Amino acid sequence: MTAPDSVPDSGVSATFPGVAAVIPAINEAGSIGRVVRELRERGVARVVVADNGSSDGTPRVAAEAGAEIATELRMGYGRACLAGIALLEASRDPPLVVVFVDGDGADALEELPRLLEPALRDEADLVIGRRTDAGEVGNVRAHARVGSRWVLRAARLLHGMKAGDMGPFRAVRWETFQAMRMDDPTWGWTLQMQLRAHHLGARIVEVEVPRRARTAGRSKVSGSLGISLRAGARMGWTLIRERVLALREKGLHDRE
Ligand SMILES: Nc1nc2c(ncn2[C@@H]2O[C@H](COP(=O)(O)OP(=O)(O)OP(=O)(O)O)[C@@H](O)[C@H]2O)c(=O)[nH]1
Ligand SMILES: [Mg+2]
Repeated sequence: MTAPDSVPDSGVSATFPGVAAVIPAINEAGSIGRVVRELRERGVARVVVADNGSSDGTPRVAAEAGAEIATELRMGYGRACLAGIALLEASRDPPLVVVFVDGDGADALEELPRLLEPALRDEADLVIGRRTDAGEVGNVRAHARVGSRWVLRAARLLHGMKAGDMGPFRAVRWETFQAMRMDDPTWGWTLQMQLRAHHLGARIVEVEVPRRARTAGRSKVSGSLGISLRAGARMGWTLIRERVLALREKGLHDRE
């Protein structure tokens, strides 16, 4: 990991001084520079790219664009996100709000202010970018969408959680993030965050964002049916594990 206080000076004055972005990325050299620059230009104070051992120069491109780099050599989306968070935790001045953004350029960053505002105004603890098909471009895979619909249906049945999407583009207040004690190492990450927020009684808001395809490079998940099935299995495990943990928590609470 780089020194926590080595924030690169991009010469941009921050419009969102209390906001930090965390971008999990592996081999996204074709898109990461633009994603980082756009976040910096839109006024995000700190941009952390959590690199999972890219071999294509992703961390170098990201650092040149103004990102701080967190390195996590064990593979996994959740592990990378946690490495990015650890870098923020190590600094003297943690952010008020963290926004998670994918490194492939698929997230609609023009919607960033709408995503951040409810959290910054303290009207929401977790703001999820719910992807709508209105803005769909390119090859967003049907199996990924069908799979996520099933997972959301199961989340409603098992947890009573109503959610329209599990999109990666989301903003969370720092104190809520800390209370969630996130630990999913891989693809259960986004679902775990929503379930934990739900069970904590956090204020969850959804904001519509256009669904887009990646702008460069190769898909790491939904482009492969095999990996998508593994991601789906991980989400199934997350649904069950979080149910058990929530029941255990309730049992402890009731005994007090
Ligand atoms: N750090 C880390 N990042 C990952 C890993 N797998 C994927 N990513 C990143 O997570 C984000 C989402 O992966 P994508 O390949 O875009 O997955 P997807 O959105 O389902 O698939 P696309 O249709 O290609 O967009 C990207 O920024 C990837 O670089 C991983 O194991 N570790
Ligand atoms: Mg993607």
